[in-house]
Amino acid sequence: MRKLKIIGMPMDLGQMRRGVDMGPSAIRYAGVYERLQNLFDEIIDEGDIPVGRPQVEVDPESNLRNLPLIAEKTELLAEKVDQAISTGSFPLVLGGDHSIAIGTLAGISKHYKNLGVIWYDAHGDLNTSETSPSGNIHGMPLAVSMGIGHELLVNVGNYAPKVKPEHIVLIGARALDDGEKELIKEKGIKVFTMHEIDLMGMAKVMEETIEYLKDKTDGVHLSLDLDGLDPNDAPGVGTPVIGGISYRESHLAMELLAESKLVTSAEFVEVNPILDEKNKTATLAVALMGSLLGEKLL
Ligand code: 6HN
Ligand code: MN
Ligand code: MN
Ligand code: MN
Repeated sequence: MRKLKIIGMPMDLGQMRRGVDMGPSAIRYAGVYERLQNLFDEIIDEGDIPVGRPQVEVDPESNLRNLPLIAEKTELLAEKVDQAISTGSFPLVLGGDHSIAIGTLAGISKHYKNLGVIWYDAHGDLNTSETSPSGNIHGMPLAVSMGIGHELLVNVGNYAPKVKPEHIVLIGARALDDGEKELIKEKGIKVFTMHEIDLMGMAKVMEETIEYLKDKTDGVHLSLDLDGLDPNDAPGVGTPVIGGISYRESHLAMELLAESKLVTSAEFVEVNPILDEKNKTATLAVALMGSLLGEKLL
C-alpha cells in the first residue's frame, strides 16, 4: 500500500521577506491533494505545524535571526516527519523557507544509515554564522545538516550529523557565497552548477546524479527550493536569481527521479504567494510533485 503524508511548515523566520509562511496554503490551493490522489492508495494531509511569530530578531552572540524559535519549531517538524516514516508513509513537506530542512532532515535521517540528499536550488545553503552575508538561517540548513553551524541547530533531533558530504548533490547552483565555495571544495561535495546543466543537459546531469547516489545510499531526500528554477517560471520566491533551471528541465529531472525509484522523501520550499503572479509558483510546485511521484504524460 502506497501512502503519502503531507506536512505543512509555514515557517518564515529563516529570512526577511514575510509571506513565505503562506506557502503551504498556496500549494494546497493549487491542488496538491487532487493532483496526487491517483498516485497513492492513501493520502493524509496532516495540516500545518504551528510556527508562531518572531520574538527575538537577532541573537547578539551568533548574529543569527530567530535562532531559538527556529530550533524549537524545526524540532516539531522533525517529530512529524519521523512519525510519517515510522507509519510507512512517504513524507512530503510544504514550506515555508528553507530553514525547515533542518527539521525535515532531522526527522528523516535516523531511518537511514546513509541518506542521500539532492539539493535543487540556486543557492548552496551552506553558510555558517561566520560566512553568512545575511544572518538568515535559510542560507544555512545544508551546512547544519552536515553538522556544521550553531549547536542549537546542529542538534535538532538530538543527533548529528544528518548527512555526509559525499552523499549530497547540488543541482542548479548559481549564487554561491565565497565561504560556501570553500566548504564545497574542502568537503568534496558534488555540484552541478548551471554551467554543467547548460553544457551536459539535464538528462545527463540526472543520470550522473542517480549513478552517484544509487549504490552508496539507502534512501534519498529531495529538497527542492523553487528558486532553483528560473524566476520567469517561478517568480514567487524571496531570493530569485536569474538564469535558472527551466520548467521543462525541471519536469525532466523529476521524471527521471521517479523512474529511478530512489527518492524516499521530499520537500518543496520558498513558495511566497505575496511575491507570486496568480499562484504560478505554487502551481508549478504541484506539477513537479506530480512528476516526482509518478505521474505519466501517457
Ligand atoms: N535560500 N546565500 C544567501 C544567504 O543569505 O546566505 C542566500 C540564501 C538563500 C537561501 O534560498 O534557501
Ligand atoms: Mn534554499
Ligand atoms: Mn535558494
Ligand atoms: Mn561538474
